Amino acid sequence: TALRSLLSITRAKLRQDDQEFDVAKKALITGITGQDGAYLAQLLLSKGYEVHGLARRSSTSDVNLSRLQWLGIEKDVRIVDGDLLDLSGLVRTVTDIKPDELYNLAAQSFVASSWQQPVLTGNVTGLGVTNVLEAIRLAKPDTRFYQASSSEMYGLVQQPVQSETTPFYPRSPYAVAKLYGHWITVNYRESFGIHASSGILFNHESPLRGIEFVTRKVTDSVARIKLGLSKELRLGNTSAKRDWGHAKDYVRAMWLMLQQDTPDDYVVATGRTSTVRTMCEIAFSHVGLNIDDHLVIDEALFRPAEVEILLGDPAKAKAKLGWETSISMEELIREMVDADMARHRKA
Ligand code: NAP
Ligand code: G4F
Repeated sequence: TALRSLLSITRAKLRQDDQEFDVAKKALITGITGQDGAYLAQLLLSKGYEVHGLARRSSTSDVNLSRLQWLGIEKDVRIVDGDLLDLSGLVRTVTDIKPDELYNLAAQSFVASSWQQPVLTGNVTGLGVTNVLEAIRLAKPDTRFYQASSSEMYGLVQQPVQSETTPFYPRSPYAVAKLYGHWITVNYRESFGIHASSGILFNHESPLRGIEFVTRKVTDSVARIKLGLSKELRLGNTSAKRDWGHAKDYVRAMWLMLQQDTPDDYVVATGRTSTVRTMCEIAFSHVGLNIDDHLVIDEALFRPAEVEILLGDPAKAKAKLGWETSISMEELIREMVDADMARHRKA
């Protein structure tokens, strides 16, 4: 009898091990239709995750999956209708999917628009984070949570190089909303023991960047000018400085944060800053054009309050996550120009 019960315990344990081995981890990504959502979905699929994405329904098309299509993964992710403003839908989604990891990337993410839509930005980019955290707390509190915090929170910078301990000074309704999202994440970690981490990511770009952001606006315009489809590039403040990296590198940092035993906050940056003008010069010279023949400064594109310089210190991410950037700003901008040239040639 003793031998039989030992055998049955061993078989049960083997079955359990098998199940644990076979069952893929489940991730839920809000903002999966955006730049980072697409690259993160690609990364998680490559690691064997079952990837679910929350996306807003629109009347013009089911869901805009163009970035996922560009990466060739639109059929591999499972899309669920949802909105960060809808708590009951979020609770239902987390209850149904039971994600191991939830990456909150959804936001009204364009700084310039946040002066035009400050209340919407506050609701989505700020309070929306609480909705997601509440859904986790109510439906599956052991879900690991990633919040997409932003270097914009440093705004009027209080230290020349910004780290996790640098005080914040937000300069736009977007940055104010992100600061709320950042602190509510810390608060749910400390109040309810949720494994919630915040990545304070500096600017990161790619060929999948929205056309309204300055790098993509520049690379798209340079491609159009080179192909004779346009003559000028109109920009606002070209002396602003940013710490630009590649989105592919930055989504790897997000994943690494959720693999740690202890949740925490991390700066993710390259540690190098350049002016908008320098970034433009790289783009123009890549196709053999002279910036001064095409650049027009337009006062209407200046912001009511500017973030003049951002420069991040990624030392903690390097020491604790083993994370490092692998693509230089020059390589990034050239890749974006090439992708826009190819797009316009095809069109
Ligand atoms: P993005 O391309 O603008 O993507 C934003 C995503 O949020 C889109 O999928 C958008 O869906 C979704 N979204 C907007 N409002 C929503 C709502 N009410 N409910 C549900 N989804 C909503 O932004 P990104 O560059 O990938 O950035 C990802 C996140 O990181 C954002 O939170 C951004 O603020 C933050 N961040 C970005 C950077 C950067 O340099 N890229 C740096 C620091 C932090 P639609 O497709 O339907 O519009
Ligand atoms: O590309 P941007 O619009 O990015 P911004 O404002 O730095 O915000 C991005 O990075 C943040 C992280 O630091 C994210 F949290 C946020 O979601 C977003 O992804 O502008 C960069 C700089 C600004 O100083 C702006 O004034 O470029 C300057 N700029 C000059 N002319 C312009 C233009 N920006 C845009 N978008 N368009 C212009 O014509």
